[in-house]
Amino acid sequence: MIESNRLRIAIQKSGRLSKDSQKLLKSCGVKFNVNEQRLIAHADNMPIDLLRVRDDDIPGLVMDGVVDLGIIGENVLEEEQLERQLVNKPAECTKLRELDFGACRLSLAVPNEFSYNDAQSLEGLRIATSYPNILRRFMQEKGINYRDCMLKGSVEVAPRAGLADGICDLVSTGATLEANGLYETEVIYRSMACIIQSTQTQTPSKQALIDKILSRVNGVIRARE
Ligand code: PRT
Ligand code: ZN
Repeated sequence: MIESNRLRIAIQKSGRLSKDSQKLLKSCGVKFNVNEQRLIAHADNMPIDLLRVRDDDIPGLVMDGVVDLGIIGENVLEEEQLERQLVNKPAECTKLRELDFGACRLSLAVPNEFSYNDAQSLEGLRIATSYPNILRRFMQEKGINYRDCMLKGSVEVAPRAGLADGICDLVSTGATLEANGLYETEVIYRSMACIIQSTQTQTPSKQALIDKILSRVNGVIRARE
């Protein structure tokens, strides 16, 4: 991507974080209109471009210095960092702050009929997840061997479909687990949305704009508490 004097901020295009991310930036005084068909939205009143992408792409865009800032779930950030460390890709970025939306937890869950004592109950079993690296770290810390079942979606139906014995998936209310005859046994990671910055050199004017945005984010969140 060509270098730009405008600050680039990556946000989720459509999904659970997109409305709150846009609302936060608007509350910080960034004026923009989103055209659903367009990848980029230019701010009218500040040198800022918003990149609207899949949430999974946001940490990498920040770590590679393609964009300056990103708004992303800590769960996705953590998973991407662990993945990149494995394959020796740049995995650094600065977490500027946690935000006040996107709360969820990454949890282990098993079918209602499964008798679970502790994580050791999963020894040798197959676990479906979209978060293989966070799961591996947890299981290694506990010294438990398990088998992978990598699914990008429909994780909660894997046990019923006979693909896995248990799952490791995001939970907020727990309604999805319940609807699929599963119960939560262990929280392995707690997550909120957060704002991250690239570690690659910023121009002083971009850094000044980042500082201004961050101070406004702090004010907006304080006022909402
Ligand atoms: O298309 P794109 O790749 O951008 O989006 P996505 O489908 O990968 O992500 P999306 O929009 O579903 O979620 C974006 C982020 O929102 C996640 O990475 C989390 O940081 C955060 N978040 C907060 C959640 C949830 N709560 C959540 N409940 N993400 C997903 N869920 C799902 C969960 O996977 C499960 O299927 O909701 C279901 C469980 O919800 P409950 O309320 O029934 O427990
Ligand atoms: Zn995604």
